[in-house]
Formats: sequence, structure tokens, C-alpha cells
Amino acid sequence: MANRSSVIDCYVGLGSNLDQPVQQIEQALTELNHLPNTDCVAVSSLYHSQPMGPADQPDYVNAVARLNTTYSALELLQQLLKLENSHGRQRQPQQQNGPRTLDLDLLIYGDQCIDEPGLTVPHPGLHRRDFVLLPMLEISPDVDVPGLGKLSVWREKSVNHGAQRGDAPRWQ
Ligand code: PH2
Ligand code: MG
Ligand code: MG
Repeated sequence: MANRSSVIDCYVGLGSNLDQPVQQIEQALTELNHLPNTDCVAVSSLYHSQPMGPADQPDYVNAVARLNTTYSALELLQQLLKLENSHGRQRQPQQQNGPRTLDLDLLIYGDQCIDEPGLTVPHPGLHRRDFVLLPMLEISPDVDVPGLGKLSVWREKSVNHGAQRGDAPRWQ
């Protein structure tokens, strides 16, 4: 990683339910690890869950990656959006929580709380969704969420989408 400025520890949530979701996630993990200024330092297992939102869509595959990056939060967000687009992500604003080839959500960026158009960090739903909370706790059982405290406290209170831990993803 280039020694550009301070290294920030952050978490990205990955999700897919279209066009071979496991491969979408595995490829995205490799792409995140190869981003300039960024290393992937931990990756959760793949989790399989029912859709949150409209029920008439395929089940999801989710994972969480822990990254060390010297990108600013907005620079990292731009990179995530670029990767989503390169996976053929179609945006349908009229259908919230609809199906997608690849969703990359910036969950936590260091100890920062950010509220700007297009970027809210920590991600507002992260502690309420088992498909995010379980993979995060798998890789970082003691993680603190800025403004929220220990994530582990929310384990019993998150909404159950039936997230089941599966295989370890293949990435490089
Ligand atoms: N993402 C959504 C909508 N619904 N459901 C599951 N199980 N997992 C997701 O990642 C997910 C979802 C929009 O981001
Ligand atoms: Mg999402
Ligand atoms: Mg998203």
C-alpha cells in the first residue's frame, strides 16, 4: 500500500442475489484487495439469507471485508460505486431493496461519523441486519461501532433474515 497518509481501518459489506452471487462476491473481494491504497486484511465466510425487502427476488449471498486504506471515505465510496457498475449493477430508484448483481456498502470508516448526501457512516442498518452483523462479528468479535458501542450487544436484537454461514470465499 502506498504510504500516502494515515491508514484507516474500515469494513465493507458485500451482497449479491443475481448472476452467480458467490462468484460476484469472490470476484469483488479480489478487486477490493487489488484497489490502489487498499489491502483486504480479513474476510468473513459467505452467508446465505432470505431477502430483506420485496420477497419476489432470489436469496442473497453476503460477506463482510475488513480493509486498510489510505483513501478518504468519499474516495473509497467512489471506488465501491465503480466496482458495482463494473459488475453490471442496474440502479432502479423506484424499487428500493430490489435485486442486484453487486452491492458494496461502506459500513464503518475508522472512528468517523459521516452524514453527507450519498454517504452515511456508520451504515445506519448495520446492527439491525443479521446478514451484516453476523459476518462482521465473525471477523471482529470486539468491534466498536462509532456512536453505537460494541456491536456484539446487538446480536440478539438484530432482525432475522435467516443468515446461514457457508463456505469461506475464494479470493486473492
Ligand atoms: N440488500 C438489500 C436488500 N435486501 N437482503 C439480504 N438478505 N441481503 C442483502 O444484502 C440485501 C437484502 C439492499 O442493499
Ligand atoms: Mg446494501
Ligand atoms: Mg448499497
